[in-house]
Amino acid sequence: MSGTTAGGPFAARVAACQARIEEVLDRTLALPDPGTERLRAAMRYSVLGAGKRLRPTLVYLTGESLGAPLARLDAPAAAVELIHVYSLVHDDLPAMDDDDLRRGRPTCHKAYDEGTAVLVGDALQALAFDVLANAPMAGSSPEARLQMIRVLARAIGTGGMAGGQAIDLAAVGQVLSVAGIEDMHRRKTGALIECSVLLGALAAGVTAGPELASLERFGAEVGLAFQIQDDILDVEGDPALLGKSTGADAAHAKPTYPSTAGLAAAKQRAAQLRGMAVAALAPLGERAAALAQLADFIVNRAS
Ligand code: GRG
Repeated sequence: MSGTTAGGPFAARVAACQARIEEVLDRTLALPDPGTERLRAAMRYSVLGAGKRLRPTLVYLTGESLGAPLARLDAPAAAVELIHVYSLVHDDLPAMDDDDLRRGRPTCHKAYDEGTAVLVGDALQALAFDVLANAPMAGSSPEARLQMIRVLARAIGTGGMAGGQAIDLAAVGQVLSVAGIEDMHRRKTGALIECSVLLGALAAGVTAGPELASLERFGAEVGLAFQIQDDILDVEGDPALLGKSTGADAAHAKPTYPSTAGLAAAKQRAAQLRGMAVAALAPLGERAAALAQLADFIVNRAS
């Protein structure tokens, strides 16, 4: 996430989260299972060495702000990134967005094959729940762990990511209202981002109460803002910075926030959501300063 942070303590903290999750994912993907070499190589290819790691960073920054040691946050941070990559690999398939480039390199089905890419997504999803259920999380109660599994399952099912993707597929060539776009975005992309914040809080032992509600609100608002900014970047972003081609939404006749409400309104809404997200953090005071900075990154990012 170096694009918008010119240095300083926040940039260093984010860089530390990125380096940490890379190691955790590398270890997590060292799966000894003879006979599945091609699948395991494709999983490593898809997950390692690229990506902003926004969702794990949200887990780490949220958990740390509530006093959780980093080691306790590794499992939920890995779980959300594994789910995220599964969604990217499946989304890139010919049956969905049919993309050739992801994170600056050939998509999984181009580098391997379509069948392997389907299995990569399936196996990454299973691995995410395996990690949440079984990886070390010293200091976290069994109840909190179960709550994390529930929250992740809810975020990626029909009410969340998969449902949002279904709405996205059905919306091709259609006109949606702004409320319809926001509902699709909140499910497709926002739900996993909100979930990342919640997992950080749950790992820190904040399993109910006003602080959890504040963080849930923060996660929901930055999650929608993230997808609106993604729509904006698809119109006016730099493919070299994004690591993928732009104009895909228009080429696929997908309704987006800018195509529905206009580019200026999209930018205004993203800025408004950032403000609402930061306001939601007020009860946490200074502890949430890094999360507020992350909200700034989300609406100002160029990649
Ligand atoms: C296949 C069930 C299923 C769901 C797919 C989230 C999603 C639904 C697809 C991803 C496709 C996509 C491009 C969505 C737009 C927002 C988004 C998730 C962008 C990519 O996330 P970044 O920018 O990517 O965090 P990096 O590479 O930095 O991790």
